Amino acid sequence: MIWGLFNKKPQQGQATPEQGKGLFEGLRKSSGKLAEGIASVFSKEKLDAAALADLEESLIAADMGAAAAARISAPLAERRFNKEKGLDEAREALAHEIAQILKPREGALDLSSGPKPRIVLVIGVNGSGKTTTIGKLAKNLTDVGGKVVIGAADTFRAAAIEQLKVWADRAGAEFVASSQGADAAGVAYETVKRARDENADVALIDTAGRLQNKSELMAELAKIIRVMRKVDEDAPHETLLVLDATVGQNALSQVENFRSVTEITGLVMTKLDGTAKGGVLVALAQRHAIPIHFIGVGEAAEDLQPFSADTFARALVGLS
Ligand SMILES: Nc1nc2c(ncn2[C@@H]2O[C@H](COP(=O)(O)OP(=O)(O)O)[C@@H](O)[C@H]2O)c(=O)[nH]1
Ligand SMILES: [Mg+2]
Repeated sequence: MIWGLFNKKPQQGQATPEQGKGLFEGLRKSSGKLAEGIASVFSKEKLDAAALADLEESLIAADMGAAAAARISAPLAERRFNKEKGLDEAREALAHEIAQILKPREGALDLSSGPKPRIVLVIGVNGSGKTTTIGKLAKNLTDVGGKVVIGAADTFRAAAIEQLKVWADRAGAEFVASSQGADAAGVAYETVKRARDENADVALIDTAGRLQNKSELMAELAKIIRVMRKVDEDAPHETLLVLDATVGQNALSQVENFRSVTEITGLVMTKLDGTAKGGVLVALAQRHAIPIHFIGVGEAAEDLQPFSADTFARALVGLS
């Protein structure tokens, strides 16, 4: 279990998130939509060409993308399905094929090995869920005994700093911030320095996603990284890109954009509970060879779950 990072038991009443528990509920909108699409397809014993085409269409409508849809449906052409329990069988088969695509992207975020503090830079467009994800991560880490410093390097809005402070207090994490409009790189520098001075396990650094254009964003992130490296030449150890599932295929181009700006070590996909487009995670896995560390299925700390290919694939097709 990833939250076992610092080898302490979670305190009573703060159960570790059980993988797959909230996920089935969280993916209801997506699995419901997919179920509608596949019900008619699997009413036959064997999938003919027309049924296969329908299946691919349903998968594409669920935002999985054409490449993944073809990869998932092709092996099913060889299969025979029992008329009576065809749908359940089909769900199992679909989950299996989807999991094949997701498996290579599975990879726990390891913050417990390597030199301390582990420095985690969190990037993504405005509204994608960066601040919330940092808050959830901090809470889960402090619950298992991790010492966490949070840096509010999104200095655009006072409310954004305040929002992060609320999470830091809730988590019992140290909080480094400056005033609205202050230099973001300065805050990042202070955060890394504080984390090192205080022997913290992890530093989590929030950033702004609302920069005007790509060159501005590139310059800002480059400056943040350059300045952090004055304290720790290996910083950041992790750069997490946060993606909002409700934007669908747009999430794929966000990966491309940010990838051209800075190295990304892992992905977090949020708001999977708020969309029928949960299949976009499959498209993402098919397209980009970047580990998916976490998924968000709600606004509470326990709604940030380590990503598991099998569990996600099953929940997506409506299997618990
Ligand atoms: N339903 C749901 N809402 C989320 C999730 N993650 C973030 N949010 C909400 O999305 C909104 C934007 O999140 P925020 O962290 O402020 O985005 P930021 O601009 O990238 O920092 C907030 O209202 C969050 O509560 C999630 O997994 N599920
Ligand atoms: Mg924010």
